[in-house]
Amino acid sequence: MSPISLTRYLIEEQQAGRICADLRLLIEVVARACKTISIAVGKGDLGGVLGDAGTPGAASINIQGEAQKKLDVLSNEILLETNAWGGHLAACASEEMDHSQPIPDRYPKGNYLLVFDPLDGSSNIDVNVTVGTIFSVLRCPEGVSAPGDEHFLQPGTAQVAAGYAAYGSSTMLVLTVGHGTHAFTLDREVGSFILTRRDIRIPEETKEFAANASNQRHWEAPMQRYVAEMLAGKQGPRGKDFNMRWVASMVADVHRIMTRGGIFTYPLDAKNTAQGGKLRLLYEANPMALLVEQAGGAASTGRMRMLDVQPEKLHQRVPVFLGSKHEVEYAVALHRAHDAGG
Ligand code: P6P
Repeated sequence: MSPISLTRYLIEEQQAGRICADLRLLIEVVARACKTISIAVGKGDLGGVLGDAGTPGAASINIQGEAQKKLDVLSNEILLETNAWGGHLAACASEEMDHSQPIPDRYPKGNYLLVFDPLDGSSNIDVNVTVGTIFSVLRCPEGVSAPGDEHFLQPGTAQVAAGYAAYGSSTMLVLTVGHGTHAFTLDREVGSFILTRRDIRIPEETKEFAANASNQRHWEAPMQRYVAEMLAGKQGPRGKDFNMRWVASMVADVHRIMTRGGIFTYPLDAKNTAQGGKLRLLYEANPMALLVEQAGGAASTGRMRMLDVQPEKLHQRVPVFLGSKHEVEYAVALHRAHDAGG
C-alpha cells in the first residue's frame, strides 16, 4: 500500500467527520513551519544560527528569564509568519513572547488559537542533542474578534489538537486530533511527513524514569520517596530494577516514552515552588498530556489530572508527571498519601 502522508491522514480524518477543513489546514501549516525549523536546526554551525540571541554582553532574555538562543527567536518567527496569512487562526501565543499576538488585521482571521514552544530544549541545540517544537490548538471563544491572553486560559481538555516535532536523527511529527496519537516521519526527499506509527500505545508498566536528579535535595518528601524506592531496585519495595534517562529536552524524553514507555517527571522543588513548577502548562504540559493520554498513558501534576488544571496565567508553570499509566498512578498515590498525612 502506498505510504500515507500527513495530508492524506488529515483528509481522511476530515472525511470521517472528526476534524473540519480549517483545523486540517491549520495543522498542515504548522507542519510546514516545523519542516522549515527542521532545516534551520539541521544546518547547525553551517547556518550561523547557533549560540545566544542578542549581542555579546547583552543576551536576549525572554519572559521566562531565560537567555534566548538565535534558533528560539528564528523558530518563533517562522511559526508566526507561516501562520499569519492562512485565515485559520485568530491569535498565537508563545513561550518566547510576553503576551499573545493577534493575527494582523491585513489577514483574514479564523476560529482557532495556537500556542507553542517554538524550540523546546534549546539549551541543547549547541551540543547537537534533539530539540523540538511543541504546539497546542484551542478554539477561539465564540464572539471574540480580538482575542487576548485571557482567551488562551482554557483547560487542557479544551484542546482540539496537540503535537510536537522532534528534530533528531530523523524529524518526526507526533500528533493527536483527539482520536489516538500518531507519528509521522519527514521524508526529506519528497518533503512530506509520512505516517510511520498509527495509534501509538504507551506500555502501562515501565522500568525507566526521567528526572533531573541534581534537584533531589530540593524535592518534596513524596518525590524523594518515589525515586528512592526506584533506586532501591529489586531489593526495595518496587521489587524491580529501574533505569534512568534525562535528556533535558522534554520533546526527546517524551518521544522515548511514546516509543518504549517510561515516566517523565519535573516535580515541585524548593527552587521552583514559588513559580508553581518549572515546565509551562499551556505549551509544554498540556499538549504533551493530551498526546500521552491519547496513547493510553497518564499525565498529572502529582495532585490532579493535568488536563483538568484551569490556567490562571499565560505562562503558568506546573509540576509534571506523565507517561506509563500505572507508574504515574503510583507516583500520584504517594503524593496523595503524603498530603493526607500518610
Ligand atoms: P533542566 C527545556 O528548557 C525544558 O523546558 C524541558 O524541555 C526540559 O525537560 C527541562 O526544561 C530541562 O530542565 O532543569 O533539567 O535544565
